[in-house]
Amino acid sequence: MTAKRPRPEPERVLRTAARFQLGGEPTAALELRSGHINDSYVITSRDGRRGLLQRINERVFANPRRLMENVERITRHLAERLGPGNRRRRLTLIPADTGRPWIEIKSGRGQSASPGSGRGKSASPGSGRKKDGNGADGWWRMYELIEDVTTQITASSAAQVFRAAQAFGHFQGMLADLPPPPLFETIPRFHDTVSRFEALDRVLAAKAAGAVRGKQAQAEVQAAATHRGLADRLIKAAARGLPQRTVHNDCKISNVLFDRQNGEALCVVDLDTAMPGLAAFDFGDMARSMAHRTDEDARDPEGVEVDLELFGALASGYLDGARFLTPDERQSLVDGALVLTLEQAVRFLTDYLEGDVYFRVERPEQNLERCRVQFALLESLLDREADLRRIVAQGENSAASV
Ligand code: GN1
Ligand code: MG
Repeated sequence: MTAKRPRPEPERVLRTAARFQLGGEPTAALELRSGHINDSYVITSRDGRRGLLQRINERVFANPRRLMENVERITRHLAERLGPGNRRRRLTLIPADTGRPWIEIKSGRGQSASPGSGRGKSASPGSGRKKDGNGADGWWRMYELIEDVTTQITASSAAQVFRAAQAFGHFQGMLADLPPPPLFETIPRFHDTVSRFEALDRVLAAKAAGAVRGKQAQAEVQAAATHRGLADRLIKAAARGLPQRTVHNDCKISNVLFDRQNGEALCVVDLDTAMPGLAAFDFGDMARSMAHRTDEDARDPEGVEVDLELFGALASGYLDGARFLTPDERQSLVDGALVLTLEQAVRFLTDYLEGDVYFRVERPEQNLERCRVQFALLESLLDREADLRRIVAQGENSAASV
C-alpha cells in the first residue's frame, strides 16, 4: 500500500499546490523521498516563495481531519509560546482556498477513505482510498518552507545530538500547557510494543506471510522471540503511574531542522504523531536514531553499536531541555531506548513479512535490512545497559559540559 500508492502527475501536484495561499503561481514541485509514510513536495512559486506540500497517507492515518485539528492546535500553541517572530522555530500552516489549512480532493464518484478508528496498519492492500481518479485524491496541506536549514540522517557530532535532543525536550515542554482536551490519538496504540508483537504473530500465522520471506527472516523472527520479554516494560511502568505527556512520538534526528549557518537546532518537524504518550517513547526514538553512527537504512548491520559519547550528549541535551521530568520518568528513559529499538525492529520485520505494505521501500530486502540494523543496535544497547543507566543518572550534571 504505502509503497505502491499511485503518484499524482507533476501537473496535478502543481494544481493542488495552487489551492494554497503560498503567494504566486506554483511553478515547480520537487518530490522528497525521505519520509516513509506521507507524500511530500517542495513547491516553488513564480514569486520565489517555497512551501512543503504534503498528502497525508490515509491508510496510516485513518482520520486526517482529526489529525489536522491536532496540527492546527500544536502550531497555534507553539506560535503563541514562541511569539510572532521566530517563524523559523516552528511550523506554519498555509491556508487553502477553503480558508482551512487543508483540502480534501475526491474525484469522480470515489470517496476518500472514511475516517474510522482502526489502524492503517491492519488495512488490507486495496482498502483505504478508493479509485484514485485524478491521481491527487486525498488530504493535502502545506507548510511554509523554513529556509537555510539542513537535516541529518545520522548524527555527525555529540554537540549536534545535544542540540537535537534539547530541541525535542523543549518541544515537549512547550506543549505541556496545551489547553485541554488532550490531542487526538492519530494512530491508536502507536507505541504499544505488545500489540506490535501481536501484529507480528498474526502475520506469521497467516499463510500470506509468504514462504520465501518467512525463510529469509528466520533469524530475525527468532531474535524477536528472544527479546519479547522487554515488550511490556513501558506499559507496566505506565501502569505504575508514569505521567502521560504530549510527546512527539517520532523523534528521529531527521525530524530536526538545523540552521545552515550556525548548526543550531531550530525546529522540530513532523507533527503527525504528536499525541499523548510517555517521555520514554521520545527518548527511546532519539536513542535509536542518534546514539550511534549508522544510517537506519544501512544494508549491513555489521558494526552497528551504541556510541557512548553520543548517548551522553543525548541524555544531557534531553534532560536539559526537559527539566520537568519526574525521577520515575528519568528512570524509564533507558527502558525507552531498549523498548523502542525492539519495537522498531518488530515493525520493520512485520512489514517485510507482510510484503512492504507500510514503510516505503526502494529495494525488496530493505525492511529486513532495517530490522537487522535495529536488532544489532538493541544487542549493543543491552550490552551497555549498565553504562547507559549510569550516563542518564549523571546526565543532568554534565548537561552544561557538551
Ligand atoms: C515512520 O514517515 P516517517 O519516516 O516520518 C514512522 C515512524 C518510524 C519511522 C522509522 C507514522 O516515520 O514511527 O519510527 O518511520 N511513522 C509512522 O524511520 O509510522
Ligand atoms: Mg514521522
